[in-house]
Amino acid sequence: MKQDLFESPDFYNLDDLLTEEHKLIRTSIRDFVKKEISPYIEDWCQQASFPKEIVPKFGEMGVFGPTIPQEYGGGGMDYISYGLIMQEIERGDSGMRSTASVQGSLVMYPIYTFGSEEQKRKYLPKLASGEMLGCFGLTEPDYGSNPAGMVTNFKDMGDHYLLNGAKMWISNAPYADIAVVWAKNEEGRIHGLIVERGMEGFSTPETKGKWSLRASATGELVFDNVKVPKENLLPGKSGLGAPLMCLDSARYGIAWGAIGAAMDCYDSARRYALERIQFDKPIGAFQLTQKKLAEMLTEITKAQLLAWKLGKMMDAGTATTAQISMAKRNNVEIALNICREARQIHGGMGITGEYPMMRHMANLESVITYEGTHDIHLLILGHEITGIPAFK
Ligand code: TGC
Ligand code: FAD
Repeated sequence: MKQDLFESPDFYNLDDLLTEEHKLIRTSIRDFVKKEISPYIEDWCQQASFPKEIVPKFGEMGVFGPTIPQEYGGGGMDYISYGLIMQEIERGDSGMRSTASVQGSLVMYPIYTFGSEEQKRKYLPKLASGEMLGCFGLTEPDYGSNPAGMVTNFKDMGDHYLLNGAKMWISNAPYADIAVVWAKNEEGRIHGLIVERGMEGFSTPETKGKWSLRASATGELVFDNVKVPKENLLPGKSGLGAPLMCLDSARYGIAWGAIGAAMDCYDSARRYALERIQFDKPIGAFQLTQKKLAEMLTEITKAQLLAWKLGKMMDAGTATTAQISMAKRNNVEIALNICREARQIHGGMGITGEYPMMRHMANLESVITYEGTHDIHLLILGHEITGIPAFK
């Protein structure tokens, strides 16, 4: 019996496609998650508490902005490394991966890609080390899947901008030191602005009562005549394409992250199937249980292949939005299905916090919705196939 079919199934020997450095990165993040996240995650989730002490620890481990160049505090790594980091964090919990992917892909990435040299020097090293936490404000109460309709706006007041509006469902918001906010100017053109905690008229009320991503803090961003210095506008790109480029990077990370959650559930199910005796046999001896396990392993293997090839295309700079959508959509869906099947294998025990399935399953209900819903990704693929956008 192959031992690597347990914790981290590698049925197609995909490790052959990784470098020694990739494997080292994966091992170090896996060890970190086992020590700093897994023993506490159930309590954090039960208490709906965001462990803010994890932020500098993540910084120390280099999980923030792994692909950002080292001169700005990033890791200077490739996209496969980034993916492996997301996979290992999400094996621990999707909410913890959210914290990392927002900081890296949705805050550091736009500052690095569209920011001025001063903005890069001012913010990136502190974000990389975890001295600062950031959030990304695109979604609004009336504009989720359709961010182009956003109403948050800013006016040029001569020596500063005046920002008004509100964002909702923003990961990290209640604890964030800065927010990258997407808003329209007087001509209706979308721009990114860096808003700092402490600016008058800026507040970040927490969203309570979530049944999903309970260890991740979610909140609103409210702008009531906030004076934003002109040097806080991201000068490099305007239009909806700018936030959509950030989403390409974050959705890629999710495609890997979801595999981590799936592996954790599969691992638990396989162990339980071999230990739990019913009708004088391990339940893993029954064909129906074997079917579930075989299908889980098949879907994990297919998802690994999609993620790895997408990573190579990200490194080559050739990955398209539709290719990223396919991987995000597929991998989150299979992870959710695997959580449900693994929960069934655990019978009644599967609904308790002693096992990770219910937590992963509830988390993945957010993951299948944020960064573009499951159906929006299907429509992005439909657009690619037919050339006809069916969004509107
Ligand atoms: P559309 O007309 O297609 O495009 C508008 C402009 O953007 C350009 N563009 C891109 N540019 C760069 N990269 C991309 N990936 C791009 N995709 C499109 C496009 O060429 C066009 O440019 P221009 O110059 O012609 O203006 O836009 P649309 O309004 O029809 O919308 C398309 C749609 C529905 C696919 C898009 O709006 C979408 O993806 N909606 C989903 C929204 C979404 O994903 N929100 C996520 C919020 S952030 C989040 O959830 C974080 S969770 C974090 C966590 O905790 O992990
Ligand atoms: P809606 O857009 O109202 O969609 C509702 C339903 O209608 C969905 O099933 C959708 O697929 C469907 N639908 C919509 N339009 C179409 C169409 N044209 N055709 C067919 N079906 C359609 N946003 C941020 O900006 N930053 C964050 O950090 C962030 N973090 C989040 C954290 C959590 C926990 C959650 C739950 C969300 C977060 N989001 C964040 C917001 C997230 O991106 C949105 O929830 C998501 O884009 C969907 O928007 P919506 O919730 O308004 O749903």
